[in-house]
Amino acid sequence: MYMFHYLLILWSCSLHLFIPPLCLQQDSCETNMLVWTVCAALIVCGVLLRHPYLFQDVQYVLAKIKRRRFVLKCMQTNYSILDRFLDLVKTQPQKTLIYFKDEMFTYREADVLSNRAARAFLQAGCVKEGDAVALFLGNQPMFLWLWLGLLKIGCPGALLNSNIRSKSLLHCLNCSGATTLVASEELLDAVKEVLPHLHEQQITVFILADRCETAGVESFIDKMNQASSEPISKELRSHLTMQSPAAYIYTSGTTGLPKAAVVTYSKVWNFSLLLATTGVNSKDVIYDTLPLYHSTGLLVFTGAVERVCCCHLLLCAGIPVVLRSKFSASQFWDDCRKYNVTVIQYIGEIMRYLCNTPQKLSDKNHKVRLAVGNGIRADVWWDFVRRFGEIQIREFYGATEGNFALLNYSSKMGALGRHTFLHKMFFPYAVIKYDADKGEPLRDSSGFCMEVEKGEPGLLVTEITAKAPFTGYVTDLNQTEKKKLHNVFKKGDLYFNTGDLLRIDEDNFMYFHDRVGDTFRWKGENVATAEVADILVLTDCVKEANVYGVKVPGQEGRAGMAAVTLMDGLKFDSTVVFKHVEDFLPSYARPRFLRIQRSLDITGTFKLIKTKAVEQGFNPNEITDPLYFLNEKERNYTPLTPDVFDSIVAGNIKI
Ligand SMILES: *[C@@H]1O[C@H](CO)[C@@H](O)[C@H](O)[C@H]1NC(C)=O
Ligand SMILES: *[C@@H]1O[C@H](CO)[C@@H](O)[C@H](O)[C@H]1NC(C)=O
Ligand SMILES: *[C@@H]1O[C@H](CO)[C@@H](O)[C@H](O)[C@H]1NC(C)=O
Ligand SMILES: *[C@@H]1O[C@H](CO)[C@@H](O)[C@H](O)[C@H]1NC(C)=O
Ligand SMILES: *[C@@H]1O[C@H](CO)[C@@H](O)[C@H](O)[C@H]1NC(C)=O
Ligand SMILES: CC(=O)N[C@H]1CO[C@H](CO)[C@@H](O)[C@@H]1O
Repeated sequence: MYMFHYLLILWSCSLHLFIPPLCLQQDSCETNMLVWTVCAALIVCGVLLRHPYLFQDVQYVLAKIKRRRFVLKCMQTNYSILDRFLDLVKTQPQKTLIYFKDEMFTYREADVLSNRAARAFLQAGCVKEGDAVALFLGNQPMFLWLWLGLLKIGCPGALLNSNIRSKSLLHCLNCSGATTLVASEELLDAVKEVLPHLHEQQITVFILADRCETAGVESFIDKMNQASSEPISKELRSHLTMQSPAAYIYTSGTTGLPKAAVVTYSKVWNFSLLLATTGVNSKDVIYDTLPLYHSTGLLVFTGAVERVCCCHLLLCAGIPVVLRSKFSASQFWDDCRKYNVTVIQYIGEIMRYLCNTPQKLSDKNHKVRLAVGNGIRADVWWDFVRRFGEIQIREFYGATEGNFALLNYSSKMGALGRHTFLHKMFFPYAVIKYDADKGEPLRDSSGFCMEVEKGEPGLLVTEITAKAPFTGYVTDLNQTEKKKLHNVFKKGDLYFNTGDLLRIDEDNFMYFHDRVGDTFRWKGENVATAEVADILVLTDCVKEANVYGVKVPGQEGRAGMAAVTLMDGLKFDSTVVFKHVEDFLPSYARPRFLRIQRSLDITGTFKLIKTKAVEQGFNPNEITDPLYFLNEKERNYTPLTPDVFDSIVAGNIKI
């Protein structure tokens, strides 16, 4: 029985080694003796041990090696995602690139529009080769035209989260080093709010409109329409290498305010190819409702991961994408039917929302065959497949700034991937013991980290090497340094701290457990606890704040909760705090629960202790401190009584 599998392995080995990888042309791939020897040895071992997953394990590692070879080829020839796009424009100009609402854009149109955008930037005279330009807009095709336009003139785009406002907006803009900001018309108010600061820092501000009345803000669309659509000279990007940044994508990392992670051209390839190995092919149509400013695709497991823009995928493989400005559970399947969607991208929340919609007769009437994403819970997984039919689910793991990824390639519900000797040999990583209170890895008497036992959660760390580099954050060397772990297993080694706790079961399947440190995930967004705390203490009555996430039954991720102390002699003013939180924080970051304490729990090193508070959650039967919840109807923080608690747990009050 297994013989058949081993023959398949042999066959796939030869395929992987001899067939030129994906998009590159003729190329003589030299045989890699090491891989061959390992394959042969494994096949023999497999036959002897009757290892049930060996076939998939080997196939997966080989696919990864193949991907690596492809990227290396691209790196040697400086073949970038933009070159790939331009090649596709030549070979399939009439193929659809994007469906958006009732519009459709072909490769040719995308090329023309991005040429115009590029020229508009050049003619405005504010951008020169290498300058970052901040893009502040929601999901719409213009997002891609601007980004492609920037790539054509050799500039990275800083992809701002369209939910951020005021202080966070300024911070994110500042840490990208961008001197130009382009915002959509809907976000004009958010821009106006910080306009004096923008002018102070001499930032040129464009709005995506035909004209603009606001002083100090220029219109962009008219400039684009007037610009020529002739191709942009390659000279303008001659300085680019695979190590140049293509985009800055914001992540909360594990501490503090959002940081701009550098996504280099080589990283863009690495991400795109990860998706390519999920089995998506050029006959597919992808449905994307996730924000483009996140590195989507590598979705969001209850806090695990940032996402890779689906645009990488569509550019790389020439697959049409149905783009939506916002996810809508009620429209989801109608859209899938309307556009003949075959692949959907998800995050855990999306799958849960879909399962929570009322059942319909048409539930199984669609062409979707594959769901690619991150963060689905085993129970939802089960529900989803039962209700919407035989859809393959490919769950994967990876972080925007990380140097490592996992893919569930075996049919095991809930698993992220597999822990195998082979995988570890080629892509070194470890799951190590972690002290949640101190917020750092546990070390033994000689100062080295220890791997966890099977079944026990531990911190995932991945070795930083030339092949798996960590590109760090823009203009923030301290934060970059903080993500690195030195002397993990021997003196002088260097690992990337993913900030994610994983668990490995008896059969070597890896599962996501939780996210450590100072972020949690809510409504698919990372919330940085320090940022929320900084905002809370700006109100008159709050003295100190300790922010963390708590589990709410039936919801993905964690809801924000703040334990606060009050200024001496002042009362808690629930309306003022509500107004303040509403003004300064995006909806997903607003603390849903407040707990008023006399003093905050602090460690010997003055770090706030969160573990105990997190465990107690928001249950008034267990906590004697005054508790409040964010009441959007009454626009204040309302006392959280045991009755209210029961309603929240039962799902009658929406949090
Ligand atoms: C992408 O993958 C290639 C091949 O494994 C590697 O050499 C390169 O450093 C990677 N780039 C990044 C930014 O991770
Ligand atoms: C790729 O770019 C690098 C850096 O500019 C350059 O040294 C190298 O020669 C280029 N390779 C090719 C094949 O153009
Ligand atoms: C932006 O950065 C500069 C220095 O790099 C600093 O002086 C300025 O205060 C920062 N502005 C904001 C709003 O953080
Ligand atoms: C979807 O498929 C049907 C039948 O195959 C076809 O008539 C229709 O035009 C397709 N829709 C789109 C948007 O491609
Ligand atoms: C980095 O850390 C050092 C030492 O902790 C500090 O002096 C410096 O100001 C920090 N730099 C930035 C940019 O935060
Ligand atoms: C790539 C792959 O094999 N993915 C699998 C992940 O797990 C689900 C759950 O059963 C399978 O259906 C997928 O095929």
